[in-house]
Amino acid sequence: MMETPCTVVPLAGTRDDDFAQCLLHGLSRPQKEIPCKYFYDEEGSRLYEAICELPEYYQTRTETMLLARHAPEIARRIGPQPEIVEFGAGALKKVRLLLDVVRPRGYTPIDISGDYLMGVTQTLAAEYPGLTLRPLVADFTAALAIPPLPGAHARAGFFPGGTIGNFRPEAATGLLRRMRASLNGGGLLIGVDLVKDPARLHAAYNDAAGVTAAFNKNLLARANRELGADFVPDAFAHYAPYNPTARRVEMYLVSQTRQSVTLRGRRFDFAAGEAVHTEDSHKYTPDSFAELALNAGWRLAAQWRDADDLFMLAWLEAL
Ligand code: AVJ
Repeated sequence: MMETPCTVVPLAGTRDDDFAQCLLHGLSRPQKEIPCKYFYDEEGSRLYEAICELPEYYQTRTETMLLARHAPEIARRIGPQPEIVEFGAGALKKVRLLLDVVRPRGYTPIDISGDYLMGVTQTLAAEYPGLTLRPLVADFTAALAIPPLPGAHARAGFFPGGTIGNFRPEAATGLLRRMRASLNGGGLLIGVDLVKDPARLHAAYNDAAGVTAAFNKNLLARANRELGADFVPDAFAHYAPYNPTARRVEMYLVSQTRQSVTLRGRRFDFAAGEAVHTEDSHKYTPDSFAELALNAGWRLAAQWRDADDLFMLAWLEAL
């Protein structure tokens, strides 16, 4: 049953958090915040795709190039007849670069959005008729007990996109530890954005066309659409500085004036210049990432970087 392509299987005990509850909670804190996982509704996902095409945003292009260039060596590391498990699979674009070369026995994309996952899996199934697909609806940050896939040898995790950067180091360690447990001894291929010239980082999160600003403000527009809030998104400014001591880009929405917003019958006041924290994007050096991985029970067994050291694909093996 679980091998039937396009049967989207919800993993027990996982449920998407409630946007309303998180927003009410986050806006009640002394330092107002909105968790970055809420960026990705339909409009936000579309805006993120547009970010990936921006001249200033090097991450997606670089990672795609690294995957294509090193797929044969990655395939050797992974071994024959594996099951690939992708955490937060999204549009299933990058995995295509692996499928032809790795030739896995099965592919298990995990995503929180069941309808979306169903659609993209169906498309993939048509392109790869021999591949066993096992889409799982789950929050990839949870401890996941993924049942074994009959016929597959090793399991390999795939966590591209630099998404690990959205987690504080302690949370990132916990996440990598849980992934290690759900991969049953298999390795993890992970994309990591690297520490670099602050000006380059700044440009990547403050693009000239204003797409990242629109992506940030979409959180407020989404609250209006889904929850009937009355934010005026343009009454907030996109602000995304690189913090070089914490080695992360910090993203904020800064209230341009003194204003108040009503959400589910509750009023929230914003002082002029008050900031809502919306995202952190942590950057690593190969060494600082190896240390993070080590704390989570992983050995950095191989790494591939571009000539400018913008981005790293890392292959982790369980200790
Ligand atoms: C999807 C988390 C990798 O941190 O670069 C892009 C999200 N935020 N521009 C990143 C993002 C602003 C992105 N990740």
